[in-house]
Amino acid sequence: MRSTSGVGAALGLTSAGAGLAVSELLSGLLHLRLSPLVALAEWIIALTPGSLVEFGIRLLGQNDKPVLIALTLAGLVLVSCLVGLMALRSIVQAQFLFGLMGVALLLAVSERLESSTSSFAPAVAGVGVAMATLTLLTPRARAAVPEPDGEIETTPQVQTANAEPAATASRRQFLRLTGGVALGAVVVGTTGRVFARSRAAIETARQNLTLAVTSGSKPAGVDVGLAGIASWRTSQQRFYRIDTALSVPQILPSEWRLRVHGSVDREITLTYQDLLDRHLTEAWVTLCCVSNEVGGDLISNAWWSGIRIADVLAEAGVSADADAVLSTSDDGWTCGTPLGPLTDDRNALLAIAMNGEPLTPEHGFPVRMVVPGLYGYVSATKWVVDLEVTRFADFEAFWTGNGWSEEGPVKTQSRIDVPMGGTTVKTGQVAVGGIAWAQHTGVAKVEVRVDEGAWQEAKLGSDPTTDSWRQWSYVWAATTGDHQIQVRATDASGYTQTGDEADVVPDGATGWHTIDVTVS
Ligand SMILES: Nc1nc2c(c(=O)[nH]1)N[C@H]1C(S)=C(S)[C@@H](COP(=O)(O)O)O[C@H]1N2
Ligand SMILES: [Mo]
Repeated sequence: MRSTSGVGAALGLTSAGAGLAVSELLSGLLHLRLSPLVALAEWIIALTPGSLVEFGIRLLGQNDKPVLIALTLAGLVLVSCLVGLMALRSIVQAQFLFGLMGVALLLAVSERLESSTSSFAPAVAGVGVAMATLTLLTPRARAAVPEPDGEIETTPQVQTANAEPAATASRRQFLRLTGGVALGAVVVGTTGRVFARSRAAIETARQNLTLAVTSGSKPAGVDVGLAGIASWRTSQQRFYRIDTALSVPQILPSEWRLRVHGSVDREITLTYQDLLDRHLTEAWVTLCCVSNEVGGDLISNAWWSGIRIADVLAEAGVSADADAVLSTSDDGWTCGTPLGPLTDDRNALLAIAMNGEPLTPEHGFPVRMVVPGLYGYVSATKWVVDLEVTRFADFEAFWTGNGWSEEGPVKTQSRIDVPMGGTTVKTGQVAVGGIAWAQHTGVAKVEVRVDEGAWQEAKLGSDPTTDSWRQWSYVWAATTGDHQIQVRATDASGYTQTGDEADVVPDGATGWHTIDVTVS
């Protein structure tokens, strides 16, 4: 019996260990802020009532996080032993338990990390490797376990004097195998930690920055007070993320340089400190991706702090024949921005902070561009290191060489957030609401219509700036049955959103966001 549980535990622990090692390695290689294990630990903290967390911190002081990670690991060890024991009887049940662990890890990652496919890769690969190892090792583990009911001990075996019982030999073989896998896991996992350390160095440098920025208080009246609508401010974690960087660039502020050159009177190179020494400008700006479908969520709003690109360009002295700035990221990504929006009176920024904190690595730390009114692919270069003043005729940027339009002004759009399409609502007064945007032009009016009836004007949140989205709400007297709701915005230039549907390629989607709901 004792050896059976031993074999089971070894089986489960080795399989989980192999998975954990691979997930740590991938997290390190991808420079993720957290490995799935640490994300799980952080998620557990987030789910724990605040008073209990405070109590824990008081009790453990600065060690609260290592202790929590150790506890999470202990939990993992327990579950893994259980999985191993289960596998001796039923591999399907055991794999199911590993699958459940995988779901918990994925949930933790989605709660704690900024969303992108690479954030999920370590958890997916880890669980995959754990399951594969379990599948591979289980037959050998079963062979290593003595037959139940002491059959081996009581049944006389026909064997030569110095031959071992079959189970003992298999056990030795199994132990060698699990030992080998475990050793491999330690090597792989340790390698992952080494890579993760460079990420930790960036994080330390980031935390040690004290920037003279504010976190931007929410302007009066921007909320229409309807639950379920995109909140005025998007947190760093919820902020949509789009980039081609497989691994987030790791740049220490002390090593960052921005070269400004091309058709300029004098080339300049700026350090991070140079930015801190300059006049900071802060503003609410809504970023939007050109790939945002009608009704999509590739749009977010934050309070940005940075220095005005117009001032930097003025310092360099832009030649009269230039019409564009080609910006390059540390990861090699490029983008072409028309000179106009970079030099007029809008707050086109070299941003260093988002919502009062240094940029997160995922959103461009240490410095990125933010240009109100333009889609991200033509303006929002993250990890920016180079600005070349040039002409559109003389270059192709990353996306514009791929069938996307050279200029990318954000199209006036609106979205219904509540009720959610496809849901059932109660007959009577139904609150309908969402957001509308027309960056740097301003939203003047939002209208709603039901079942293609007359357009009805919605109530709007205040507009402290034209560069941010605006919330809207509308009270609908809903009658029983299936209904269609549509929204359209009119911007301050007098343009009303077209109902003609266009794809996101080449310069942004058009059409009215339309949802179906059932009223009963
Ligand atoms: N270096 C780099 N910067 C980039 C991109 C990229 O792929 N690489 N994508 C751009 C696109 S298409 C958009 S929509 C915005 C998104 O910024 P966010 O991830 O902070 O939301 O970043 C822009 N900046
Ligand atoms: Mo984008």
